[in-house]
Amino acid sequence: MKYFISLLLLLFSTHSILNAQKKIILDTDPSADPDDVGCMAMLHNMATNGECEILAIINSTHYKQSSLSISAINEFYNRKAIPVGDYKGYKAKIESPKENYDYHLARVYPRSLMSWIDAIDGVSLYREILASADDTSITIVIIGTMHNFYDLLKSEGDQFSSLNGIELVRRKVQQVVTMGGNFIDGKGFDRTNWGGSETLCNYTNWSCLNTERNQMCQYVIEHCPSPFIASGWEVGCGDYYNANYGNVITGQNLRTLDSTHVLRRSYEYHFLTRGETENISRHSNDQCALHYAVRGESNNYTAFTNGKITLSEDGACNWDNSINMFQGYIQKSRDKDSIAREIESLMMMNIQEVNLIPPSQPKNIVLDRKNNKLIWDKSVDKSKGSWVVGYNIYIEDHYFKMVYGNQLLFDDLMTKDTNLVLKAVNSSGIESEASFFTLK
Ligand SMILES: [Ca+2]
Repeated sequence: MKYFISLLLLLFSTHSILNAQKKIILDTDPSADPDDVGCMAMLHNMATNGECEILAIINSTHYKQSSLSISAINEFYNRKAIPVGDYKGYKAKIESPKENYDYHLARVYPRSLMSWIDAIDGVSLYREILASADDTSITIVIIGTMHNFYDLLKSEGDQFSSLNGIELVRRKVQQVVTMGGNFIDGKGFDRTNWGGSETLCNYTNWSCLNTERNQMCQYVIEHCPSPFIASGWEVGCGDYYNANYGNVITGQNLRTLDSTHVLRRSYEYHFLTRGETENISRHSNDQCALHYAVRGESNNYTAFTNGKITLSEDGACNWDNSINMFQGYIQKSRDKDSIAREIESLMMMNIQEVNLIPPSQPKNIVLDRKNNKLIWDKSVDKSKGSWVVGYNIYIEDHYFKMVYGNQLLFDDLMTKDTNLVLKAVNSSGIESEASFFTLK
């Protein structure tokens, strides 16, 4: 009997671990390299599997079409209600060049984000989602530059939360996984998102130092209060001095997908002006970072954690395990082709249909006069592959706006006796039954 009860307990605990869905905010730079689309395809398919929820996807490039391409991809995967953020700190946004797939996706595919101007400010979106999240519940995956996350860490308390960026991340974020750096044997020179390296200019013409990115990343590494894991360039791509690390090549079967499939087309657009016609496969830098973020080491990676990362002014990465700043890096723990097969199968899965089952309606709406806002109990969506992304707010029967947490800050529009309607929204954009509240 005792054995039977232990077995039952074990089964239950295993079950709850299997059901522990990661709540992902993806920070990406869809533009020149389609591994970001490979990563988003994989993210949507892992969400369909019930392995994760996608709380937001945020762009870090200065291209007008990048955020639009994210919206097109979400729409293609029948999840048009996922909020799309954009980095608003650039002096100006520019047109994406025709060599970039985001230029084409924005032109060709339907999307609910009509203009890049309407994309939500990335830092504000981070703050709104984190403010309403359960403690240590969020996994942030950064597969672009650090622009949004750097500004988040530097942000002050605001209407969403009185906590500054560092305290908000400390409380709400379980882990940050970032594609960047280079850590063969714990050290190497960055070639990508962390600013590249002057030293590597001797070898290639595309990894020269970007001082701004280098400095942002140094700040992030020094100040990120949550566990911070790097999936370095050598994990998904390769390394010029160590052939064993080699490229994790995915995309070889993309041409078996429908000719209008957004994933296949992104890779084809990428090669349109680059001379390739037959082979449209690529390295999998961004996919490896996400793969680890959602599935952990599994049998694919070894994580070297509980140390301290430093990034020099020349892009040299170093990991020191004598000081525990909860920072580390991953390396492949099995052959690259096996990892590639697993990633590619996750990229290629069938698309989930729109989930027409509405989430539960918002309950227990109360007025928080002290903080000048309405708060309510979070709605739930029990359908596999679907979740609550936010709440549509209506004022006197007119659509007002969507909020991405269970709080609504007061606005000039709301005077005494204003009638409000709240509806929870699932990732496909399906609304719950209405809940009503009248401001007294
Ligand atoms: Ca990327």
